[in-house]
Amino acid sequence: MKNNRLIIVSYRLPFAFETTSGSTTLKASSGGLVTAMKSLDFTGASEKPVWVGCADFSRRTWEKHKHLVNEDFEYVPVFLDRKIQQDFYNGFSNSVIWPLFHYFTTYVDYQEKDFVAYQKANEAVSEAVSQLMKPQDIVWVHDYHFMGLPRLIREKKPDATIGFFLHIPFPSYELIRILPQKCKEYLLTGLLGADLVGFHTNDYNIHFLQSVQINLGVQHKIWKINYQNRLIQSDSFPVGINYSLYHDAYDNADVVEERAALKNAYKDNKIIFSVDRLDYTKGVMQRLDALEAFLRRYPEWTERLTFILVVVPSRDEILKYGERKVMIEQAVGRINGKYGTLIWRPIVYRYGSVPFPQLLALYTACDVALITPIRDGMNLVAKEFVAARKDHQGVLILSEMTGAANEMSTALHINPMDENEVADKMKIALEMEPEEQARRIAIMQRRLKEYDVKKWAGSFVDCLLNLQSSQQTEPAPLLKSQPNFSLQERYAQARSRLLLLDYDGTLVNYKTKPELAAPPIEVINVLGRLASRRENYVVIISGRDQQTLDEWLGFLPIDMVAEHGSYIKQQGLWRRDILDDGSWKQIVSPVLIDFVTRCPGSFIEEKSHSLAWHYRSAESETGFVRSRELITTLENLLPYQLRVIDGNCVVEIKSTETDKGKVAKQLSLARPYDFVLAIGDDRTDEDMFTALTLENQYTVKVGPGSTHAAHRVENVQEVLALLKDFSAVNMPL
Ligand code: GDG
Repeated sequence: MKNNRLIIVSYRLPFAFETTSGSTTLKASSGGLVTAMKSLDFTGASEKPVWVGCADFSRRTWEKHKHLVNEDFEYVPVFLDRKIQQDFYNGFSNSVIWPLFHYFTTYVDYQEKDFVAYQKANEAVSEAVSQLMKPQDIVWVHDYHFMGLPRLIREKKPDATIGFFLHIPFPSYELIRILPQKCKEYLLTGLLGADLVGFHTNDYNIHFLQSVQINLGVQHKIWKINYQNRLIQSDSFPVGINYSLYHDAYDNADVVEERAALKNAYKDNKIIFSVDRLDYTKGVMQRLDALEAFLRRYPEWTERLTFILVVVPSRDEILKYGERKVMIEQAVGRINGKYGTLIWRPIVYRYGSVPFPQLLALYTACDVALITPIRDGMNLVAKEFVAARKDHQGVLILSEMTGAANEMSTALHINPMDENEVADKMKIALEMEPEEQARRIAIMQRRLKEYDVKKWAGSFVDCLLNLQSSQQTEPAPLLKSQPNFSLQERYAQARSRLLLLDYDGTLVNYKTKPELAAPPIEVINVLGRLASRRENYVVIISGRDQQTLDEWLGFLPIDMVAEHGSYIKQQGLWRRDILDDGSWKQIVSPVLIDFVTRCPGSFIEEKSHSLAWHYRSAESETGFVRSRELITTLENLLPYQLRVIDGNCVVEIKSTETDKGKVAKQLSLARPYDFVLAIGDDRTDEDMFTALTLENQYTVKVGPGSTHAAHRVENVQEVLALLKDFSAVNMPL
């Protein structure tokens, strides 16, 4: 990142001003994002990274106290009008996107004015960002508050390099459908302004791609979207934590002291612990129901356990949050009243945040961490708890509805809605042998240590920089505007030629109904003349089916390829062609490797025409769950046609696919042609263009749009004019 300055955009800046008895101090935040951004390697960079965010202080306070902020970053606060800030944050961000994206549809409170404020806030921030941008900068936008931002920045700075990361789930397209049309278009096209869109999990990524396809009609290919002449990649980057910070804190003097105090206070009891922001998504009520079920089902645990429940205030101006606080407090009171004794309360409840040493003491003193969100993008508490257990003790009970559940393979997974299941898992956790606890913690720690926050931020930025270098910004030049290059001349000089011609959009214009696009006589004539030359081999290479091609062109002395390469007609006979050059393995292997790390005990077997992911030696429940997930993921690697065989503890993948590129390559290698030409207009023709890159291989894209072709013509008429020029060439020179 030496020559690139990083501009981070997040809702909050990573600090707050606190004024007590007239004196103002600065409180630095220590959240995951701050740690991640600080862990990036800026050595050698000529300029400081910049952090842009909404100010929760006045301009006056900023001017007076900005000298207090640390100097690692240059900070740019954006001052929004109070009302806009309120409607943008509490309104559209937290009363529409947040509940909807966490599947709480009935909590969605859509108000037109809030959406207007959301757009205004995004506009104001895009203005601030684009004003400070320089050519080599890369912009990394964070989270659901700024989903419109990538497009707004792109409109002002078309060549910008922009990444976006969503920290919350991206829900199924069915949920996105609930939004008013203008909102979903705003959010989805907003994200498509980025070069790279990142999510915590594969599922969220797939949901995003499906939403783009269904709502905007924009297709994707292997997680790449071709939109408005740009290539946008979307992928999963599960956020990690600062592993050593949490792991090493075990021996920190304050933590040791706090832990001793806790152990002493609850010495006869096992401790179950949880901490979350006050949010309906975190499943605190379900957790309390499960505790009650546990106390009811297992009365022998009376006076033998303490559940320490820490709830951190959050978004208290929103009604749903205030209501939740009342509900939690009533439930705590009721359970303590019902199951407590004169000398014991089952729940110790704290409403307020705890300082870091105390949090770490709780992580390391407890016997069980009970984490039960109904939905959670990732959940860092689960990861921090595991990392903190330097003693390799403690059991993690984790909701399968968290992104973290994907990686925390040896946690006890639960469905938070099933109070009896949670109660039973609590019993298993409380009675688990120390050796088994250690085994489970060690497996999860390996993953957390390897894929920590530094790796997360680094791999996102690396991916973004790679995309920047491969992003094609220069459109291929028009043939007619290349005075020093004549395709007709190259054609005339050649003695053996292969002409690969797409049909629709290349030889004939698109019609409202596909069956109306029969070839006009002009096309038949020119193809006939070209094919009559001994030195020409003419192949129509189309997505159409065999019957149509036969009916329309079968009488000409040409060969044909149907269904994008699946069928080929040579010497008058159609045959099915599956060309497996194994290139699909490069796409599938990283997916399988990811599943191997997430499912300890599983492994990959490579065979000549298939890849197999075996999970027989993995924990049976985890292996099975992961195998379902893998199958869904593979099905979404469209349009790669993969045959996925769901075997006995093995998922095997074979390619059934071929594409125009593979056929074009095979045909071009069949004879030593000295002139190969491929002409086409759409995405499937890009496979031909990337396959034909030798000096005597010429590729021509018809119409506008980004392409891998070397040349371009404007329309079908220009293609026909070119082919007529060819057919007018009499003899090879
Ligand atoms: C969003 C997504 C995703 C909490 N209480 C105290 C305290 N914390 C710290 C924890 C942890 C963080 O706050 C909470 O992170 P989570 O991931 O659990 O949840 P969200 O705030 O909802 O975060 C989430 C995350 O973004 C990152 O992408 O994982 O899914 O919703 O770091 O340690 N820290 C201290 N005292 C507390 O009382 N010191």
